[in-house]
Amino acid sequence: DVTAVELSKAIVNNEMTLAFQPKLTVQGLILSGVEALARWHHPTKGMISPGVFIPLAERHGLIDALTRHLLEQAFKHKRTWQQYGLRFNLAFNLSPLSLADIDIVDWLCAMAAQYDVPANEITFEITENALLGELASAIRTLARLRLKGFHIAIDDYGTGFANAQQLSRVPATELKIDRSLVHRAAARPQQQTIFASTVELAKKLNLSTVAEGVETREDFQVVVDLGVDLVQGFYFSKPLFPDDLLTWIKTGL
Ligand code: G
Ligand code: G
Ligand code: MN
Ligand code: NA
Repeated sequence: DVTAVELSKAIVNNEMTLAFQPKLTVQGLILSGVEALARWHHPTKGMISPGVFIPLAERHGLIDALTRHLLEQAFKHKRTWQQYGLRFNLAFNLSPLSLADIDIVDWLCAMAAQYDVPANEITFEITENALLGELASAIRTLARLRLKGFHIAIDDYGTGFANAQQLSRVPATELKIDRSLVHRAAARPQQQTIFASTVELAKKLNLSTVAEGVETREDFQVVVDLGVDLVQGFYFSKPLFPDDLLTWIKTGL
């Protein structure tokens, strides 16, 4: 197990890095963007999952510091890719607590300017359930981000309890359909109606759609049939460290 003290040391000691998973267009399988995923290489305990250390950071008041540390790394990578002539979107997962960090919008604008990254090439992913608790204040922060040009994605959609009314109030640009819906639709044709109505709802709300967790040909076929815009998953690529991402881009699928 890891402690909050180890986590705060990890930030200072640069033990935190980012991996990036490609997001591709369904039509033509063109690289549309990458999702940044935090990785912690503990000096003695090995790799610690963000599923462990993000909640730890949230519980111990470390999430704002950790988020800013990781975001700055993400902006640096984005600038490097731009210098190589590579333009694609960068998505970053935001904890619901970050939406209550009152300086976050100004800080993000300052970072985008410092690293010469256009706001409209950045997407913030927020899980569906994060939008249920403090809906009004979370929506205010998201609306401010959107006004600055950043994109907003609703993540893991289908695992939470947001209804269409709540969804329509979120100033989002993208809906990420959870892998459980993708897998269920691929396994049982009857389950495709849930997936299809989710895609239809997204279209009515003017949201682009992403199918997450596409692992097999069968998963991908369902996604193609149902008219999803973007795909992400192990079938195309796992999350990659920056050097491997560049190799993946150069070699193609
Ligand atoms: O990469 P992996 O599947 O292990 O991620 C597990 C979970 O941790 C996912 O829900 C993912 O969204 C979340 N996560 C990964 N990186 C970050 C991050 O930088 N910030 C936040 N808030 N969550 C992250
Ligand atoms: O909650 P969020 O969607 O941000 O989490 C992303 C996580 O999903 C990452 O940790 C990533 O490793 C994982 N992931 C990415 N592609 C696949 C996939 O095809 N199958 C499964 N099971 N997990 C995936
Ligand atoms: Mn995500
Ligand atoms: Na997700």
